[in-house]
Amino acid sequence: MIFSKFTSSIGILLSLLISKNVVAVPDENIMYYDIKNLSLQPPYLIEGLRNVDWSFGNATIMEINNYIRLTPSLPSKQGWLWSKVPLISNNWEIEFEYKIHSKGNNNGDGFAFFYTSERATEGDAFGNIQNFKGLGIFFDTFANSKHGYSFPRISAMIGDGNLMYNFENDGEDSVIEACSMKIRDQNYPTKVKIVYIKNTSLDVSLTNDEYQEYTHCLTINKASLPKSGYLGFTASTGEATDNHDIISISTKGILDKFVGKTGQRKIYKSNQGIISEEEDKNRSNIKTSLLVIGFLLVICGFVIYLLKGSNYNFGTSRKHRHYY
Ligand SMILES: [Ca+2]
Repeated sequence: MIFSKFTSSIGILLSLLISKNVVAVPDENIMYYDIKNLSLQPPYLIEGLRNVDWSFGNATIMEINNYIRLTPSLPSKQGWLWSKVPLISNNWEIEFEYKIHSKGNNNGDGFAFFYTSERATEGDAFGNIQNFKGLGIFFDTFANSKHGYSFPRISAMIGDGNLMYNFENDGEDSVIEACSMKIRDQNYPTKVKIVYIKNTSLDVSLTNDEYQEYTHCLTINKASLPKSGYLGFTASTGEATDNHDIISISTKGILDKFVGKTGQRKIYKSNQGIISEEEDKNRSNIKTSLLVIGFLLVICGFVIYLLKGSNYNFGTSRKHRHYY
């Protein structure tokens, strides 16, 4: 009876200790911080009709309170919007809103997002150079050649400065991951979320029109980008045309507080959010240690219980001997 009470108390104590430790390592280890000079909201032009953080050129215009139109819906246009300073965070999340639309039926070519070592150099990768160094994500609305998948197509490429984006086959030689999705002529602006965890993963997801829920598009595992990159948005039209509008950009750094404490830099996603690999090991070690301690306590308790029983009998026999 005493033994069963003892073991049940130990069990309760153990479960409390274990659950406490699970709660003690929540997602609070991850902290987001806004990077204002790499974000952009209307009004886009301030301080004497200029923007101190972003520059734009070629066919691009800013409608001060509404949109940045990378290209108008006119033939053979290119335009660009680039950050003036690079993003230098190890891990980051960029959300931007865009709208692609026009009244015509022959629509293209699309626009691209870049995180690259160089900036504002014009070329044939949706208005940027084809051999860029860093990340390019293409929102391609016009199939330049035949494929086994449908368009519009969202595709990602990581360039090393030599690899070329070939627009004639829609980047088929250089694209790593892609998905097909309806990305133009939506009722509401579309949001895109790009999350980069250094040397670990790059995820791209988009909202599905008015529901505003994110749908996963692509993931590049073990993605490795240059240490810093300028943020760029470029677009182009040919015979096919569209208005390519950027509406807002929000850039956040992702700071893993645990990184600083341990020097462990590798972090990844789990069902409970983004945690460090070291943290995950610690969680299992703590649980194992507690189970071992608990087991030893149960054994000790059992031994003490046996010894107590034995002492009682021994005392009785001594008493018996005394009187005997
Ligand atoms: Ca294309």
